[in-house]
Amino acid sequence: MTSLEKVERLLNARAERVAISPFTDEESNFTIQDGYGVQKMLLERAVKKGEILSGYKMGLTSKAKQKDVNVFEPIRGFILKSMEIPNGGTLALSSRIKPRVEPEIALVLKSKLEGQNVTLNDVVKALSGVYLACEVIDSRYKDYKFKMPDVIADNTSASGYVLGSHNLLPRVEEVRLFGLTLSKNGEILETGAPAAALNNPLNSLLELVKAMAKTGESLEPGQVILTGGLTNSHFVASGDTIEVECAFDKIRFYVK
Ligand code: OOG
Ligand code: MG
Repeated sequence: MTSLEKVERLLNARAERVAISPFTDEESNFTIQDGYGVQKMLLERAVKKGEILSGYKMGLTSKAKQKDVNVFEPIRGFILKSMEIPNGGTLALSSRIKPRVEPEIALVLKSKLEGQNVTLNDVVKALSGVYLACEVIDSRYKDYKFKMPDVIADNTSASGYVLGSHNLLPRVEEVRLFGLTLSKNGEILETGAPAAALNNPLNSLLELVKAMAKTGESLEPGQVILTGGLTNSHFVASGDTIEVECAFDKIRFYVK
C-alpha cells in the first residue's frame, strides 16, 4: 500500500467512524520514518483544506502511557486549530470513533525554538504560557492496537484538546510537582503530577525541538505544545462531564 493510500484509509476511518487494522499487520517493513511520512501528508492535506496548524504534541512521554499502549519511546504529532475545545465546551462524539481523555500540560511559545543545541533555559525563555490541559485522543485503529509506525502515521491519535483558563507561567519552576486529578461525573479516575512526563513537561518540549531539528523544522511563536499524557487515558460516553484539576486551575467539558 502506498503512503497516499494509507492517508486515504486514515481519513476514511475518521469520516466513516470505522476503525481500521494497523498497517504493520500486513507490512512488517513499514518503518517509523514511513509513519512520519504519512503524518506529514495528513498535515499537508489538512492545510490544503484550510485547516490551521496550532502546534504540536508529544506522546508517550510517561510510563503510564507507554505501558498502556505498549510503545516505549516518545512520538510526536501535530495539532490543528479546529481540534481545540474551549474550557467549559463540549466534546462531540459524532465526529469521533472511540475517544479517550488524558490530563497534560500545554506550553505556549512567544518566540521561535530551533536547533539541536537548544537548552532547558532557552525553552523557558521562549514560553508565553503554561496551561493545564486535557487531550482527547481517538485512535483510527481498532481497540487502540498499533505499533509505533502505525500510531505515528495516525498523527499519534490526535483528535482534540482543551486548555485551562489560567496561565501558570509564573509558577513554571514548580509545575512538575503540581498534583492533578482527572475525573468523570465527579468521580476521580486518576491522580498524577506533571513530572510523569520525562521528569518535567519542559523536557518534552526540549525533545520535540531536537527531533524537529533533524528534519530542519522549527517551532514558531504562538504555537501550542501538548507535552504528553500524565496518566492512563479514559474512554468517555455521551452525557459525561470530564474535569481536570490542579490547585490553580480547573478544566471542565461535556461529552455529547
Ligand atoms: C497514542 C497517543 C499518545 C500521549 O499523550 O501519550 C499521547 C495513544 O495513546 O493512542 O497522546
Ligand atoms: Mg496525549
